[in-house]
Amino acid sequence: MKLYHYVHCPFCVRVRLALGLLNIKFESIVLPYNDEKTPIDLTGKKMLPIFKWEDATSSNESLDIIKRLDGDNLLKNELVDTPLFTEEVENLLSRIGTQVHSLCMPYWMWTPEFDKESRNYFQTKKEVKRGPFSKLIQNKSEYLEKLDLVLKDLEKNLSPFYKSNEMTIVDIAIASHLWGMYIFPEFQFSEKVNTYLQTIGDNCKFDYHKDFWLD
Ligand SMILES: N[C@@H](CCC(=O)N[C@@H](CS)C(=O)NCC(=O)O)C(=O)O
Repeated sequence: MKLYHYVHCPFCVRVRLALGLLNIKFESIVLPYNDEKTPIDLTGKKMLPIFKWEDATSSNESLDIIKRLDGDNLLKNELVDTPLFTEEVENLLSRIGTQVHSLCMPYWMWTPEFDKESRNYFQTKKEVKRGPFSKLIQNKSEYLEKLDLVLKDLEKNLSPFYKSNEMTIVDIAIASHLWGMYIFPEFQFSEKVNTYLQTIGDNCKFDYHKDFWLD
């Protein structure tokens, strides 16, 4: 089985976390961000993660992939169809995503998953939606303040997992959206949020940049 992913992509991180938790062996393929052909050939769309199953079919929705991988439903995947996820968690993810993407994109593009061509492709594509990366860096205090408010809301609901004493698909989704902040210069999560993320990372045997920095 093969996972096609981008290291920085939170939806791809979801699947990597689940694969680690479930001890499932897979081939990891980090695609260059400017490779349009591979994902389009596999699923008709340039969107990752893509999971290629043993029967050679492919899926490209992170939550569907995890549900199918998690046959014993350790992550309580039914939660994704409840208002807890569709309203509350999706709202939290959207607030996290807006800030984390604006803060991290200018830094992600200098991590080893990018080369010159893929970096230029990424910056050009992302600047259409978010404006120049130089402006994002100038405005970082605003994004950090907003992120702080979201993290305070998150913290209130950790017991120690999100409104639960067991780790579920909700925690995989939240941790994946926040993980990229570990590379943001001088940023520190509060002790509680850091412990939350690291516990999830440990449970899932997760190594963010394993594909490049450890081998
Ligand atoms: N609903 C999809 C969303 C996946 C997604 O948005 N992936 C982004 C990367 S974070 C992507 O591949 N976008 C195409 C691109 O950036 O060119 C999922 O949950 O898997």
